[in-house]
Amino acid sequence: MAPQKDLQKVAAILKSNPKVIFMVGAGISTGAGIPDFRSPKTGLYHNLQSLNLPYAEAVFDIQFFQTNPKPFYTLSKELYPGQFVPTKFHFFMKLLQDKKLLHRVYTQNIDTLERVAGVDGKYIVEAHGSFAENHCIKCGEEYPGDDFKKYVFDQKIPKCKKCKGLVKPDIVFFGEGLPERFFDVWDEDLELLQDAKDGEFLTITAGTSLTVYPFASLPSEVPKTQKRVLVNKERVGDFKNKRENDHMFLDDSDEFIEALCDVLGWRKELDNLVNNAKKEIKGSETLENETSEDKVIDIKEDIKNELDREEKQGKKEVDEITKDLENLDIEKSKNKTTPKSI
Ligand code: CNA
Repeated sequence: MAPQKDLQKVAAILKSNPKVIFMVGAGISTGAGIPDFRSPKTGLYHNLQSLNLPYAEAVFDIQFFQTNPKPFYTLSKELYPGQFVPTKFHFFMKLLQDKKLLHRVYTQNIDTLERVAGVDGKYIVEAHGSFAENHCIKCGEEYPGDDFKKYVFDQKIPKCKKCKGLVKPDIVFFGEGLPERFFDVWDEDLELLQDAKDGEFLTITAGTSLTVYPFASLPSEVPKTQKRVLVNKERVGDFKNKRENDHMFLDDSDEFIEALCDVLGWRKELDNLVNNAKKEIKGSETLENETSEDKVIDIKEDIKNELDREEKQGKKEVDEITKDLENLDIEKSKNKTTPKSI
Protein backbone atom coordinates (compact mmCIF):
# COMPACT_ATOMS: atom_id res chain seq x y z
CA MET A 1 0.00 0.00 0.00
CA ALA A 2 1.39 3.38 -1.06
CA PRO A 3 2.55 5.57 1.85
CA GLN A 4 0.07 8.46 2.44
CA LYS A 5 2.87 11.02 2.67
CA ASP A 6 4.14 10.14 -0.84
CA LEU A 7 0.62 10.01 -2.25
CA GLN A 8 -0.05 13.48 -0.89
CA LYS A 9 3.08 14.79 -2.61
CA VAL A 10 1.95 13.41 -5.99
CA ALA A 11 -1.60 14.68 -5.38
CA ALA A 12 -0.18 18.16 -4.69
CA ILE A 13 1.76 18.05 -7.98
CA LEU A 14 -1.41 17.09 -9.87
CA LYS A 15 -3.36 19.90 -8.19
CA SER A 16 -0.77 22.36 -9.52
CA ASN A 17 -1.99 21.54 -13.11
CA PRO A 18 1.10 19.94 -14.69
CA LYS A 19 1.14 18.51 -18.21
CA VAL A 20 1.12 14.77 -17.68
CA ILE A 21 2.99 12.30 -19.87
CA PHE A 22 2.43 8.57 -19.35
CA MET A 23 4.96 5.90 -20.33
CA VAL A 24 3.26 2.56 -19.85
CA GLY A 25 3.54 -1.15 -20.48
CA ALA A 26 1.75 -4.47 -20.09
CA GLY A 27 1.52 -4.18 -16.27
CA ILE A 28 -1.29 -1.60 -16.46
CA SER A 29 -3.44 -4.13 -18.35
CA THR A 30 -2.94 -7.18 -16.15
CA GLY A 31 -5.92 -6.03 -14.05
CA ALA A 32 -8.05 -6.35 -17.20
CA GLY A 33 -7.01 -10.00 -17.46
CA ILE A 34 -4.31 -9.63 -20.12
CA PRO A 35 -1.11 -11.29 -18.94
CA ASP A 36 2.13 -9.26 -19.24
CA PHE A 37 5.33 -10.77 -20.63
CA ARG A 38 7.62 -11.17 -17.70
CA SER A 39 5.71 -11.47 -14.42
CA PRO A 40 6.68 -14.76 -12.77
CA LYS A 41 3.98 -17.50 -13.02
CA THR A 42 1.29 -15.30 -14.68
CA GLY A 43 3.38 -13.75 -17.50
CA LEU A 44 2.95 -14.94 -21.08
CA TYR A 45 6.55 -16.11 -21.30
CA HIS A 46 6.00 -18.42 -18.35
CA ASN A 47 2.88 -19.87 -19.98
CA LEU A 48 4.09 -20.23 -23.55
CA GLN A 49 5.97 -23.47 -22.94
CA SER A 50 3.00 -25.42 -24.33
CA LEU A 51 3.52 -23.79 -27.74
CA ASN A 52 6.88 -25.55 -28.14
CA LEU A 53 8.78 -22.36 -28.91
CA PRO A 54 12.58 -22.49 -29.14
CA TYR A 55 12.61 -19.48 -26.77
CA ALA A 56 9.66 -17.48 -25.38
CA GLU A 57 10.29 -14.23 -27.32
CA ALA A 58 10.14 -16.24 -30.58
CA VAL A 59 6.35 -15.77 -30.66
CA PHE A 60 7.01 -12.06 -31.43
CA ASP A 61 10.15 -12.59 -33.53
CA ILE A 62 9.78 -11.69 -37.21
CA GLN A 63 12.26 -14.34 -38.40
CA PHE A 64 10.56 -17.07 -36.39
CA PHE A 65 7.13 -15.87 -37.62
CA GLN A 66 8.28 -16.27 -41.23
CA THR A 67 9.01 -19.95 -40.62
CA ASN A 68 6.22 -20.72 -38.13
CA PRO A 69 3.38 -18.20 -37.73
CA LYS A 70 1.12 -20.64 -35.82
CA PRO A 71 2.14 -19.76 -32.21
CA PHE A 72 1.57 -16.05 -32.92
CA TYR A 73 -1.92 -16.77 -34.26
CA THR A 74 -2.74 -19.00 -31.27
CA LEU A 75 -1.76 -16.16 -28.95
CA SER A 76 -3.48 -13.49 -31.07
CA LYS A 77 -6.84 -15.14 -30.49
CA GLU A 78 -6.31 -14.71 -26.75
CA LEU A 79 -5.07 -11.13 -26.90
CA TYR A 80 -7.32 -9.84 -29.69
CA PRO A 81 -8.81 -6.44 -28.76
CA GLY A 82 -12.50 -6.23 -27.95
CA GLN A 83 -12.51 -8.92 -25.28
CA PHE A 84 -11.27 -6.81 -22.36
CA VAL A 85 -12.48 -3.91 -20.24
CA PRO A 86 -9.89 -1.19 -19.42
CA THR A 87 -8.49 -0.90 -15.91
CA LYS A 88 -8.79 1.95 -13.41
CA PHE A 89 -5.36 3.06 -14.54
CA HIS A 90 -6.65 3.50 -18.12
CA PHE A 91 -9.68 5.42 -16.87
CA PHE A 92 -7.39 7.66 -14.81
CA MET A 93 -5.75 8.74 -18.10
CA LYS A 94 -9.21 9.60 -19.43
CA LEU A 95 -9.96 11.52 -16.23
CA LEU A 96 -6.80 13.60 -16.76
CA GLN A 97 -7.87 14.21 -20.37
CA ASP A 98 -11.24 15.50 -19.09
CA LYS A 99 -9.40 17.76 -16.64
CA LYS A 100 -7.17 19.07 -19.48
CA LEU A 101 -4.05 17.72 -17.78
CA LEU A 102 -3.19 14.98 -20.27
CA HIS A 103 -0.32 15.74 -22.61
CA ARG A 104 0.64 12.29 -23.97
CA VAL A 105 0.37 8.54 -23.51
CA TYR A 106 3.34 6.53 -24.76
CA THR A 107 2.22 2.92 -24.64
CA GLN A 108 4.00 -0.32 -25.47
CA ASN A 109 0.68 -2.14 -25.29
CA ILE A 110 -1.10 -3.59 -28.28
CA ASP A 111 -4.43 -4.04 -26.53
CA THR A 112 -5.80 -0.54 -27.44
CA LEU A 113 -7.33 -0.22 -23.93
CA GLU A 114 -6.33 3.47 -23.76
CA ARG A 115 -8.66 4.12 -26.72
CA VAL A 116 -11.39 1.89 -25.28
CA ALA A 117 -11.25 3.94 -22.06
CA GLY A 118 -11.95 7.03 -24.16
CA VAL A 119 -8.50 8.60 -24.48
CA ASP A 120 -8.37 10.57 -27.74
CA GLY A 121 -6.03 9.11 -30.39
CA LYS A 122 -4.17 12.43 -30.74
CA TYR A 123 -2.69 11.91 -27.25
CA ILE A 124 -1.70 8.27 -27.81
CA VAL A 125 1.57 6.97 -29.25
CA GLU A 126 1.32 3.21 -29.77
CA ALA A 127 5.06 2.58 -29.81
CA HIS A 128 4.76 -1.11 -30.62
CA GLY A 129 1.83 -0.77 -33.01
CA SER A 130 -1.55 -2.43 -32.63
CA PHE A 131 -4.03 -4.86 -34.21
CA ALA A 132 -5.77 -1.92 -35.94
CA GLU A 133 -4.29 -2.70 -39.41
CA ASN A 134 -2.69 -5.72 -41.08
CA HIS A 135 -0.25 -6.03 -43.97
CA CYS A 136 1.40 -8.72 -46.05
CA ILE A 137 5.00 -9.13 -44.86
CA LYS A 138 6.10 -9.91 -48.45
CA CYS A 139 4.47 -7.30 -50.73
CA GLY A 140 3.09 -4.86 -48.12
CA GLU A 141 -0.51 -5.11 -49.36
CA GLU A 142 -3.10 -4.18 -46.70
CA TYR A 143 -5.30 -7.05 -45.51
CA PRO A 144 -8.92 -6.31 -44.50
CA GLY A 145 -9.40 -6.18 -40.71
CA ASP A 146 -12.68 -8.14 -40.65
CA ASP A 147 -11.23 -11.00 -42.71
CA PHE A 148 -8.14 -11.03 -40.51
CA LYS A 149 -10.21 -11.21 -37.33
CA LYS A 150 -12.26 -14.09 -38.73
CA TYR A 151 -9.11 -16.06 -39.55
CA VAL A 152 -7.70 -15.40 -36.07
CA PHE A 153 -10.88 -16.60 -34.33
CA ASP A 154 -11.15 -19.64 -36.64
CA GLN A 155 -7.47 -20.35 -35.84
CA LYS A 156 -6.51 -20.31 -39.50
CA ILE A 157 -3.56 -18.49 -41.04
CA PRO A 158 -4.52 -15.70 -43.45
CA LYS A 159 -2.56 -15.29 -46.69
CA CYS A 160 -2.17 -12.12 -48.78
CA LYS A 161 -4.91 -11.85 -51.42
CA LYS A 162 -2.33 -10.52 -53.90
CA CYS A 163 0.83 -12.60 -53.48
CA LYS A 164 -0.12 -15.31 -50.92
CA GLY A 165 2.52 -14.01 -48.50
CA LEU A 166 2.04 -14.18 -44.73
CA VAL A 167 -0.10 -11.48 -43.16
CA LYS A 168 0.72 -9.82 -39.83
CA PRO A 169 -1.00 -7.09 -37.84
CA ASP A 170 1.03 -3.88 -37.57
CA ILE A 171 2.47 -4.94 -34.22
CA VAL A 172 6.19 -4.28 -33.90
CA PHE A 173 8.00 -7.60 -33.62
CA PHE A 174 11.54 -8.06 -32.34
CA GLY A 175 13.72 -7.30 -35.35
CA GLU A 176 11.38 -4.58 -36.71
CA GLY A 177 11.54 -0.78 -36.49
CA LEU A 178 9.14 1.33 -34.42
CA PRO A 179 6.54 3.55 -36.14
CA GLU A 180 7.85 6.95 -37.25
CA ARG A 181 5.21 8.67 -35.11
CA PHE A 182 6.99 7.38 -32.01
CA PHE A 183 10.24 9.17 -32.90
CA ASP A 184 8.59 12.33 -34.28
CA VAL A 185 6.28 12.89 -31.32
CA TRP A 186 8.98 12.08 -28.75
CA ASP A 187 11.34 14.61 -30.43
CA GLU A 188 8.64 17.29 -30.09
CA ASP A 189 7.81 16.35 -26.49
CA LEU A 190 11.45 16.21 -25.49
CA GLU A 191 11.96 19.71 -26.81
CA LEU A 192 8.96 20.90 -24.77
CA LEU A 193 10.32 19.12 -21.69
CA GLN A 194 13.73 20.73 -22.13
CA ASP A 195 12.26 24.23 -22.54
CA ALA A 196 9.73 23.82 -19.73
CA LYS A 197 9.92 25.49 -16.32
CA ASP A 198 10.77 23.28 -13.35
CA GLY A 199 7.91 20.95 -12.53
CA GLU A 200 5.76 22.07 -15.49
CA PHE A 201 5.50 18.44 -16.60
CA LEU A 202 4.85 15.25 -14.66
CA THR A 203 5.84 11.93 -16.21
CA ILE A 204 4.22 8.76 -14.91
CA THR A 205 5.93 5.49 -15.85
CA ALA A 206 3.84 2.44 -15.03
CA GLY A 207 3.57 -1.32 -15.56
CA THR A 208 6.73 -1.78 -17.58
CA SER A 209 9.94 -3.70 -16.99
CA LEU A 210 11.73 -1.06 -19.13
CA THR A 211 13.64 -3.76 -20.98
CA VAL A 212 12.51 -3.19 -24.58
CA TYR A 213 14.46 -0.42 -26.36
CA PRO A 214 14.18 2.29 -27.56
CA PHE A 215 11.03 2.75 -25.42
CA ALA A 216 12.93 1.79 -22.26
CA SER A 217 15.16 4.86 -22.56
CA LEU A 218 12.30 7.42 -22.47
CA PRO A 219 12.23 7.96 -18.66
CA SER A 220 16.01 8.42 -18.58
CA GLU A 221 15.74 11.17 -21.25
CA VAL A 222 13.31 13.24 -19.16
CA PRO A 223 15.28 16.31 -17.95
CA LYS A 224 16.17 16.26 -14.26
CA THR A 225 14.17 19.47 -13.71
CA GLN A 226 10.89 17.59 -14.30
CA LYS A 227 9.18 15.33 -11.80
CA ARG A 228 8.90 11.61 -12.45
CA VAL A 229 6.63 9.01 -10.87
CA LEU A 230 7.12 5.24 -11.13
CA VAL A 231 4.21 2.87 -10.43
CA ASN A 232 5.39 -0.68 -10.84
CA LYS A 233 5.54 -3.88 -8.87
CA GLU A 234 9.33 -3.69 -9.00
CA ARG A 235 11.99 -1.02 -9.38
CA VAL A 236 13.04 -0.87 -13.03
CA GLY A 237 15.39 0.77 -15.53
CA ASP A 238 16.54 4.30 -14.83
CA PHE A 239 14.54 4.36 -11.57
CA LYS A 240 17.19 2.11 -10.03
CA ASN A 241 19.17 5.37 -9.78
CA LYS A 242 16.62 7.46 -7.87
CA ARG A 243 16.56 11.18 -8.71
CA GLU A 244 15.71 13.94 -6.25
CA ASN A 245 12.47 14.65 -8.17
CA ASP A 246 11.31 11.01 -8.28
CA HIS A 247 8.38 9.42 -6.47
CA MET A 248 8.26 5.64 -6.55
CA PHE A 249 5.37 3.36 -5.73
CA LEU A 250 6.17 -0.35 -5.88
CA ASP A 251 2.48 -1.16 -6.05
CA ASP A 252 -0.32 -2.60 -8.10
CA SER A 253 -1.19 0.14 -10.62
CA ASP A 254 -4.96 0.04 -10.00
CA GLU A 255 -4.61 0.08 -6.21
CA PHE A 256 -2.28 3.06 -6.59
CA ILE A 257 -4.84 4.94 -8.73
CA GLU A 258 -7.65 4.23 -6.24
CA ALA A 259 -5.52 5.50 -3.33
CA LEU A 260 -4.34 8.56 -5.27
CA CYS A 261 -7.89 9.47 -6.35
CA ASP A 262 -9.05 9.13 -2.73
CA VAL A 263 -6.40 11.66 -1.68
CA LEU A 264 -7.27 13.95 -4.60
CA GLY A 265 -11.00 13.72 -3.91
CA TRP A 266 -11.48 12.42 -7.47
CA ARG A 267 -12.63 8.89 -6.58
CA LYS A 268 -16.29 9.47 -7.43
CA GLU A 269 -15.39 10.91 -10.85
CA LEU A 270 -13.13 7.93 -11.54
CA ASP A 271 -15.77 5.40 -10.46
CA ASN A 272 -18.39 7.16 -12.61
CA LEU A 273 -16.11 6.91 -15.64
CA VAL A 274 -15.50 3.21 -14.96
CA ASN A 275 -19.16 2.39 -14.37
CA ASN A 276 -20.48 4.34 -17.37
CA ALA A 277 -17.92 2.76 -19.68
CA LYS A 278 -18.64 -0.71 -18.33
CA LYS A 279 -22.32 -0.24 -19.10
CA GLU A 280 -21.39 0.66 -22.68
CA ILE A 281 -18.83 -2.06 -23.27
CA LYS A 282 -20.61 -5.19 -24.36
CA GLY A 283 -19.97 -8.25 -22.26
CA SER A 284 -18.50 -6.36 -19.32
CA GLU A 285 -21.05 -7.88 -16.95
CA THR A 286 -19.48 -11.28 -17.26
CA LEU A 287 -15.92 -9.97 -17.27
CA GLU A 288 -16.50 -7.83 -14.16
CA ASN A 289 -16.51 -10.80 -11.82
CA GLU A 290 -13.62 -12.55 -13.52
CA THR A 291 -10.24 -11.91 -11.90
CA SER A 292 -7.05 -11.57 -13.94
CA GLU A 293 -5.91 -14.93 -12.52
CA ASP A 294 -9.13 -16.54 -13.83
CA LYS A 295 -8.39 -15.05 -17.23
CA VAL A 296 -4.80 -16.35 -17.20
CA ILE A 297 -6.18 -19.81 -16.37
CA ASP A 298 -8.66 -19.40 -19.27
CA ILE A 299 -5.82 -18.50 -21.62
CA LYS A 300 -3.74 -21.48 -20.48
CA GLU A 301 -6.78 -23.75 -20.96
CA ASP A 302 -7.50 -22.30 -24.41
CA ILE A 303 -3.89 -22.93 -25.50
CA LYS A 304 -4.09 -26.48 -24.08
CA ASN A 305 -7.44 -27.11 -25.80
CA GLU A 306 -6.03 -25.81 -29.06
CA LEU A 307 -3.05 -28.16 -28.75
CA ASP A 308 -5.34 -31.09 -27.79
CA ARG A 309 -7.53 -30.29 -30.78
CA GLU A 310 -4.48 -30.27 -33.03
CA GLU A 311 -3.21 -33.50 -31.50
CA LYS A 312 -6.62 -35.15 -32.03
CA GLN A 313 -6.76 -33.76 -35.56
CA GLY A 314 -3.24 -35.11 -36.16
CA LYS A 315 -4.24 -38.53 -34.75
CA LYS A 316 -7.39 -38.51 -36.89
CA GLU A 317 -5.30 -37.78 -39.96
CA VAL A 318 -2.81 -40.54 -39.03
CA ASP A 319 -5.74 -42.96 -38.48
CA GLU A 320 -7.20 -42.01 -41.84
CA ILE A 321 -3.84 -42.48 -43.57
CA THR A 322 -3.35 -45.84 -41.79
CA LYS A 323 -6.83 -46.89 -42.91
CA ASP A 324 -6.07 -45.78 -46.48
CA LEU A 325 -2.81 -47.74 -46.40
CA GLU A 326 -4.60 -50.80 -45.02
CA ASN A 327 -7.23 -50.49 -47.77
CA LEU A 328 -4.43 -50.12 -50.27
CA ASP A 329 -2.78 -53.28 -48.90
CA ILE A 330 -6.09 -55.13 -49.17
CA GLU A 331 -6.52 -53.85 -52.74
CA LYS A 332 -2.94 -54.83 -53.54
CA SER A 333 -3.34 -58.28 -52.06
CA LYS A 334 -6.65 -58.62 -53.95
CA ASN A 335 -4.84 -57.55 -57.10
CA LYS A 336 -2.04 -59.93 -56.26
CA THR A 337 -4.47 -62.83 -55.67
CA THR A 338 -6.61 -62.00 -58.66
CA PRO A 339 -3.94 -62.74 -61.27
CA LYS A 340 -3.10 -65.89 -59.38
CA SER A 341 -6.68 -66.98 -59.52
CA ILE A 342 -6.78 -66.14 -63.19
P1 CNA B 1 6.82 -6.75 -19.19
O1 CNA B 1 8.23 -6.91 -19.59
O2 CNA B 1 6.01 -7.99 -19.06
O3 CNA B 1 6.83 -5.99 -17.78
C1 CNA B 1 5.65 -5.74 -17.06
C2 CNA B 1 6.03 -4.99 -15.79
O4 CNA B 1 4.84 -4.58 -15.14
C3 CNA B 1 6.85 -5.80 -14.80
O5 CNA B 1 7.89 -5.01 -14.28
C4 CNA B 1 5.82 -6.15 -13.70
O6 CNA B 1 6.40 -6.24 -12.42
C5 CNA B 1 4.90 -4.97 -13.76
N1 CNA B 1 3.51 -5.26 -13.39
C6 CNA B 1 2.76 -6.35 -13.71
N2 CNA B 1 1.51 -6.23 -13.25
C7 CNA B 1 1.46 -5.02 -12.61
C8 CNA B 1 0.44 -4.31 -11.93
N3 CNA B 1 -0.80 -4.80 -11.81
N4 CNA B 1 0.74 -3.12 -11.38
C9 CNA B 1 1.99 -2.59 -11.48
N5 CNA B 1 3.00 -3.22 -12.13
C10 CNA B 1 2.74 -4.41 -12.70
O7 CNA B 1 6.04 -5.76 -20.17
P2 CNA B 1 6.57 -4.45 -20.89
O8 CNA B 1 5.37 -3.70 -21.31
O9 CNA B 1 7.62 -3.76 -20.13
O10 CNA B 1 7.27 -5.09 -22.18
C11 CNA B 1 7.11 -4.57 -23.42
C12 CNA B 1 6.35 -5.51 -24.37
C13 CNA B 1 5.20 -6.21 -23.72
C14 CNA B 1 5.71 -4.74 -25.47
O11 CNA B 1 6.32 -5.05 -26.68
C15 CNA B 1 4.21 -5.13 -25.51
O12 CNA B 1 3.73 -5.23 -26.82
C16 CNA B 1 4.19 -6.42 -24.82
N6 CNA B 1 2.90 -6.87 -24.23
C17 CNA B 1 1.77 -6.12 -24.32
C18 CNA B 1 0.61 -6.58 -23.75
C19 CNA B 1 -0.63 -5.74 -23.85
O13 CNA B 1 -0.85 -5.09 -24.88
N7 CNA B 1 -1.45 -5.70 -22.81
C20 CNA B 1 0.58 -7.81 -23.07
C21 CNA B 1 1.76 -8.57 -23.01
C22 CNA B 1 2.92 -8.09 -23.59
